[in-house]
Amino acid sequence: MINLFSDTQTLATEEMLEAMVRAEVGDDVAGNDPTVNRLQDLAAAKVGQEAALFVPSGTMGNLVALMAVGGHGNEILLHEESHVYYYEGGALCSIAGFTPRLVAAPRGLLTPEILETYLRPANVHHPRTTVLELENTHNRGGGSVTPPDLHRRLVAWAHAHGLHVHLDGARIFNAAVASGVDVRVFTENVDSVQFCLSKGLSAPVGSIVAGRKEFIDRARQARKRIGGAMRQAGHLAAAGIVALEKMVDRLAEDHARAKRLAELVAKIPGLKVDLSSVETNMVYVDFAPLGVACDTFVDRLAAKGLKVSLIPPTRFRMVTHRHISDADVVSAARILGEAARAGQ
Ligand code: TLP
Repeated sequence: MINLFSDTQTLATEEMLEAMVRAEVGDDVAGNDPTVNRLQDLAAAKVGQEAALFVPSGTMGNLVALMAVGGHGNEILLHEESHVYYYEGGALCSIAGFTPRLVAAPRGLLTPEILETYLRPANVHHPRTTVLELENTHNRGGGSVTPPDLHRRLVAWAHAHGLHVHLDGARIFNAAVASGVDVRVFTENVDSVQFCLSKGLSAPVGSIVAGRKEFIDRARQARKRIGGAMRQAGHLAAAGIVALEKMVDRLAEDHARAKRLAELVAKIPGLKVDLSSVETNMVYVDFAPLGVACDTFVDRLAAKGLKVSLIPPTRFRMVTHRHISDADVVSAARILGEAARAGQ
């Protein structure tokens, strides 16, 4: 099976597994697990923030950051298809207490000019807008990169309006590698950032939240409150250290393969892909011209050995990662061609 479902499907490397077995551990709830502390220090330094917190998932990372800001009665500005809004079970409202103000922007790319039209004057009728949430790369935006200049302008705009900037940087290393810049360009000027050690970086579990020390103390308490504080978590953190030290540069290979895959798919009649939108490791394909029911098409691909994720009603997403080779890209395109030619 060629598994292009997501980069969440990556398995730990041998080096990670060895590091996990050998890890020196303690009790992270008490803050004395040396390997967790080493990962947190390394992560904070990498992203140019004062402190960092290890959490089990990206979803929890975003949630504890938003809980630490405090949402009850307040409004958060975020893209209408942001992961935090779209895929996190409504936790930003039901747990963090925010009122979401959904912003429309092509390919997930917010701009200060667009945001300006959503900002409301202080008035007793309105919730107070306190947070701007950014996502880079933007998942439903096609893995799009908010470029460094636009990122800087967005943060400056938000700060000028007194907003906390939270960056969902689940794939921020993909954004940095694709832009040819150090990740700190995107992370050191925000108030909080979440990034994933799993996904493209291949760790089996875990994300990092980073920010000011006092903010991370609040996030740590939020993590405890929702049951995310772990005990001998150093075994997991050990894989995260390898992820950060060894797995970042190779993301460029995933990007090159996604581009190649998109080029091959673009030649298949009935499948539409916007080549200019393939900037990182994701390829979104529209199969509406085939007129095939969405489940039917994805099942047909699976029967031929290709796993993709369905984006209803007429799109699917393919994500390249460490287990996808050049040969897999060619085979995936061949399977897609056969499935498209099979008609309705
Ligand atoms: N994304 C997953 C699914 O949840 C859709 C995927 O396959 O792409 N932020 C962003 C931008 C994400 O893409 C994801 C996961 C998360 C946060 C949440 O991370 P986890 O899965 O670790 O909770």
